[in-house]
Amino acid sequence: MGSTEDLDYPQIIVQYSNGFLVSKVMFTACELGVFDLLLESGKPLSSDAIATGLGASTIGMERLLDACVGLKLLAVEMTQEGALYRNTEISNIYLTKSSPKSQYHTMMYYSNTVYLCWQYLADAVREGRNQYERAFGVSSKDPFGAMYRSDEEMLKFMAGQNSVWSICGRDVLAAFDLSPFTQIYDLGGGGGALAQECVSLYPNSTVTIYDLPKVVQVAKEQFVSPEEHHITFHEGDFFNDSIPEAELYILSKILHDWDDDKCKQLLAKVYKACKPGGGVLLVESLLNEDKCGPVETQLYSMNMLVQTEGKERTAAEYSKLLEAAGFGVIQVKRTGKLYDAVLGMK
Ligand code: ASE
Repeated sequence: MGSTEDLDYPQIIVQYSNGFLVSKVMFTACELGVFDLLLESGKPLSSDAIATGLGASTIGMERLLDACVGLKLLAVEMTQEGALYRNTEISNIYLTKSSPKSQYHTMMYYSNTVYLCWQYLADAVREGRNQYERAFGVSSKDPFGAMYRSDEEMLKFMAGQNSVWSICGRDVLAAFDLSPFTQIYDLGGGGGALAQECVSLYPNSTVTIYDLPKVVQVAKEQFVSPEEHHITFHEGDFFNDSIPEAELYILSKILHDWDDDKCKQLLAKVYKACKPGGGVLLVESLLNEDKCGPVETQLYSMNMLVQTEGKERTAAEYSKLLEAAGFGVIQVKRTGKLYDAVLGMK
């Protein structure tokens, strides 16, 4: 497309302004169970059958299904009985609840929590802080107190955070050979999906999920099977309680929740606890050094403004934080996917 065409008809502006409509169509089809019904049915269904099956109006459902076809989340074929809808391959794998690679819980967390916080993005930019007070009427002083304001919210967050590791977990754990480390702590390990990827990739390792008592309780009850003998738990608050000795500490999407002071405080504590020859693995979405991209990471950094006390950082910024805590020999691996890996050694 030439530059005059761009100025005559601003395709990019139209596309961006409609971006939230796109998100909401996908979230809503997930929430109503469109992809699950089509998977279970095993054959293409009419909009009437889908509306009836999901207890929705035909008028609304037909419109949602057609929009999903436009977005390539569904396919449609015209038959004598009318239009019949089916999932695309991508929808079957990523948007159904039961698929091993399901991103359903991410969709629900984005649609019902992240989306509401983004209503106050302008306030967040003006004030430079998260928007829990405006969005949910809870104090924004303690972001995880706010994010875990109810057991239900905590569960939705844990399920959402867990699902990304089915698509990025292997890459971040295979970025470095972690087989020399057998005793691993996943600090803020939540629902344990990354820990599970870790013990499956490194069968000689034991991973301890260190998280707040109520998170550990839910992880044990709902996310990690008691048969998983290579995963153990430790209840604590890594800012206020002690961190046990280990060979490797994984900090996955932890530092991006906090400002530089808090990050340095936490890393110094990890350094003290770490065995000599051990290390720390940061799993984060890395900004380019000039901060000009990737755009997903730039958007996530806006989300950190709205929801936490942190931001997304460059590899050099993470390296500086690690060095300030005492870690040396710092290696960076970009995976080309959402999350990257940084390893620092003691
Ligand atoms: C956090 C990660 C997330 C804290 C709050 C969060 C995510 C959403 N809300 O550590 C996952 C990343 N996605 C986005 C949009 O930032």
